[in-house]
Amino acid sequence: MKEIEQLLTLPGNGVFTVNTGKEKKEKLMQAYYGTKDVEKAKAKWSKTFQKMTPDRPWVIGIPSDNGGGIQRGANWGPLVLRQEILSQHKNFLDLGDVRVIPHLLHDKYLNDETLKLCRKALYGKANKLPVSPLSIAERALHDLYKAHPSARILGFGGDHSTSYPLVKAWLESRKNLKKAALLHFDAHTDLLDRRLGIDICFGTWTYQILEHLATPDHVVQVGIRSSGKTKKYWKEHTGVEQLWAHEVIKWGVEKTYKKIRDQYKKLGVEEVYVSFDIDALDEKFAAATGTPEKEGLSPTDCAALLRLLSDDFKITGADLMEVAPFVWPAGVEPRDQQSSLTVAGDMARVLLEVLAK
Ligand SMILES: [Mn+2]
Repeated sequence: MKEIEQLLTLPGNGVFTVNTGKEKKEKLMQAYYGTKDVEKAKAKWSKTFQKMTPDRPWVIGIPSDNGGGIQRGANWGPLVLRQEILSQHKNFLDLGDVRVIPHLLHDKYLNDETLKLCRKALYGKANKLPVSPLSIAERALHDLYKAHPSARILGFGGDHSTSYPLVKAWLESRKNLKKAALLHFDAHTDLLDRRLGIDICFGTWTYQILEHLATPDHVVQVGIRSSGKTKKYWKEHTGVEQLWAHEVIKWGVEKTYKKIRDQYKKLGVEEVYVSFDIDALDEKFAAATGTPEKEGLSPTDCAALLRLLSDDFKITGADLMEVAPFVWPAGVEPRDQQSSLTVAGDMARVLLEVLAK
């Protein structure tokens, strides 16, 4: 069995269930493989790895919310995002989900005994494979880019810590780092160096990715509005460029885009990775997430920004994070909950569209 087939499982199956919750997965399995039987579906899924050509975008799910911590539930994001896009967009190759032990985050936080026991649980034997979701994702993505350097991969999270392995592996596979930039949509900066002592989580991942970029101002953040510190503080302390939500709303799409383009052109950037935290959108469009925020961006403006970006730069990696389908913040009506999932599906389709260009 190939390593990649041990690290991943079929689409939507990365959330571990035995009995409770398994009905959530059956509809997607039926749609993908025409069966609700996991073993039969797995046999069909494993054939995916015989037809891997980078002629269209690939999708990978990382259904872990263990790097979150205010309101979890983004572990169901990859499954529901696929359900939202499947009827209208089939032009992607789905590699499946990273296998997730929901109590783990990254292997560096584990002792030898736990590593041994978790390897036995996941792989059924002693080996050297990673066991925590971020570590498995990093290994899988590293292997994928090594074999297919021109792959364009869309990651579905998961809390935003799951962008860390996606972006890190993307950066490590680029030949010239100066030409590679990160465009990060978010209500929050995710620029803490540590959160309660933990260095890789939803509040820190962008800070921790900075050392892997050519320079910190290869990161442009769009939609920031919930921060204990000012824009000036973040610029001085991290070097990251930020366009806050109130500025984007005041400027409109074209002026905002010009600022992004000018920054990247100045640096000689040619290709961009887009990391999209759904809470960049205003809470009325994105209720189904752990930390919804008011006074945010509109899906139409974000889609327009992404399409303009794809005219001038190659978008070769992307992710959609923090969609928590079964999370209902106070005051959210069932109707608004479903419409926020429809909006998330729309954003996923826009990301696939610009990746395919
Ligand atoms: Mn985030």
